[in-house]
Amino acid sequence: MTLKGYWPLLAAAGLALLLGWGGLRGPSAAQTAEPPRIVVKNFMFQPMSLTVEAGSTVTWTNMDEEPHTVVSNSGLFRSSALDTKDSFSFKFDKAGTYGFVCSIHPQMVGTIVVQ
Ligand SMILES: [Cu+2]
Repeated sequence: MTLKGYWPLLAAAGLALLLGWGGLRGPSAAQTAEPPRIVVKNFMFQPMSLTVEAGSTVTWTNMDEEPHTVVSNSGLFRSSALDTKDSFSFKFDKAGTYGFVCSIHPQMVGTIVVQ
Protein backbone atom coordinates (compact mmCIF):
# COMPACT_ATOMS: atom_id res chain seq x y z
CA MET A 1 0.00 0.00 0.00
CA THR A 2 1.31 3.40 -0.93
CA LEU A 3 1.29 6.44 1.31
CA LYS A 4 -1.40 7.90 -0.93
CA GLY A 5 -3.87 5.29 0.29
CA TYR A 6 -3.52 6.43 3.89
CA TRP A 7 -4.42 10.07 3.28
CA PRO A 8 -8.22 9.81 3.72
CA LEU A 9 -7.67 7.89 6.96
CA LEU A 10 -5.16 10.42 8.24
CA ALA A 11 -7.42 13.31 7.32
CA ALA A 12 -10.38 11.69 9.09
CA ALA A 13 -8.31 10.96 12.18
CA GLY A 14 -6.97 14.51 12.20
CA LEU A 15 -10.45 15.96 11.87
CA ALA A 16 -11.81 13.73 14.65
CA LEU A 17 -8.94 14.80 16.86
CA LEU A 18 -9.62 18.47 16.18
CA LEU A 19 -13.35 18.13 16.78
CA GLY A 20 -12.81 16.03 19.89
CA TRP A 21 -10.29 18.49 21.25
CA GLY A 22 -12.58 21.45 20.57
CA GLY A 23 -15.54 19.65 22.09
CA LEU A 24 -13.60 18.81 25.21
CA ARG A 25 -12.06 22.23 25.69
CA GLY A 26 -15.28 24.27 25.73
CA PRO A 27 -17.16 22.65 28.63
CA SER A 28 -14.07 21.84 30.68
CA ALA A 29 -12.85 25.44 30.47
CA ALA A 30 -16.23 26.65 31.77
CA GLN A 31 -16.26 24.08 34.58
CA THR A 32 -12.77 24.87 35.80
CA ALA A 33 -13.31 28.65 35.84
CA GLU A 34 -12.99 29.51 39.51
CA PRO A 35 -15.32 32.02 41.12
CA PRO A 36 -13.57 35.34 41.69
CA ARG A 37 -12.01 35.39 45.10
CA ILE A 38 -9.96 37.75 47.22
CA VAL A 39 -8.01 36.48 50.20
CA VAL A 40 -7.42 38.85 53.10
CA LYS A 41 -4.02 37.96 54.44
CA ASN A 42 -1.13 39.73 56.17
CA PHE A 43 -3.20 42.91 56.33
CA MET A 44 -3.57 42.96 52.55
CA PHE A 45 -6.23 42.15 49.98
CA GLN A 46 -4.74 39.56 47.63
CA PRO A 47 -4.95 40.32 44.79
CA MET A 48 -5.29 44.05 45.39
CA SER A 49 -6.94 44.49 42.02
CA LEU A 50 -9.29 41.98 40.44
CA THR A 51 -11.01 42.18 37.04
CA VAL A 52 -14.32 40.33 36.62
CA GLU A 53 -17.21 40.14 34.17
CA ALA A 54 -20.42 42.02 34.98
CA GLY A 55 -22.74 39.74 36.94
CA SER A 56 -19.87 38.09 38.83
CA THR A 57 -20.00 37.50 42.55
CA VAL A 58 -16.73 38.27 44.30
CA THR A 59 -15.98 36.56 47.61
CA TRP A 60 -13.54 37.90 50.18
CA THR A 61 -12.22 35.48 52.81
CA ASN A 62 -10.31 36.60 55.87
CA MET A 63 -7.28 34.36 56.47
CA ASP A 64 -5.76 36.60 59.14
CA GLU A 65 -6.06 36.14 62.88
CA GLU A 66 -7.31 39.74 63.05
CA PRO A 67 -10.81 40.83 62.08
CA HIS A 68 -11.14 42.77 58.83
CA THR A 69 -13.98 44.37 56.93
CA VAL A 70 -14.70 44.98 53.24
CA VAL A 71 -16.23 48.40 52.70
CA SER A 72 -16.98 49.97 49.34
CA ASN A 73 -15.64 53.50 48.86
CA SER A 74 -18.94 54.52 47.29
CA GLY A 75 -21.12 52.87 49.95
CA LEU A 76 -22.29 50.14 47.57
CA PHE A 77 -21.44 47.31 49.99
CA ARG A 78 -20.21 46.91 53.53
CA SER A 79 -19.36 43.68 55.34
CA SER A 80 -19.53 43.17 59.05
CA ALA A 81 -16.23 42.44 60.81
CA LEU A 82 -14.96 39.17 59.36
CA ASP A 83 -13.34 36.78 61.79
CA THR A 84 -10.76 34.23 60.70
CA LYS A 85 -12.06 32.20 57.73
CA ASP A 86 -15.25 34.27 57.51
CA SER A 87 -16.34 35.30 54.02
CA PHE A 88 -18.24 38.15 52.45
CA SER A 89 -19.67 38.13 48.93
CA PHE A 90 -21.02 40.82 46.66
CA LYS A 91 -22.46 40.58 43.15
CA PHE A 92 -21.26 43.22 40.69
CA ASP A 93 -23.96 43.83 38.10
CA LYS A 94 -22.64 46.96 36.40
CA ALA A 95 -19.36 47.70 34.69
CA GLY A 96 -17.13 50.12 36.53
CA THR A 97 -14.25 50.45 38.94
CA TYR A 98 -15.08 49.78 42.57
CA GLY A 99 -12.61 50.71 45.28
CA PHE A 100 -12.87 49.21 48.73
CA VAL A 101 -11.09 49.39 52.04
CA CYS A 102 -10.89 47.65 55.41
CA SER A 103 -12.54 50.12 57.75
CA ILE A 104 -10.45 48.84 60.70
CA HIS A 105 -7.15 49.22 58.81
CA PRO A 106 -7.61 52.03 56.28
CA GLN A 107 -4.23 51.29 54.68
CA MET A 108 -5.80 48.06 53.38
CA VAL A 109 -7.23 48.99 50.00
CA GLY A 110 -8.28 47.16 46.86
CA THR A 111 -10.12 47.56 43.59
CA ILE A 112 -12.61 45.48 41.64
CA VAL A 113 -12.80 46.28 37.93
CA VAL A 114 -16.06 45.08 36.38
CA GLN A 115 -16.12 44.74 32.59
CU1 LIG B 1 -8.30 45.04 58.31
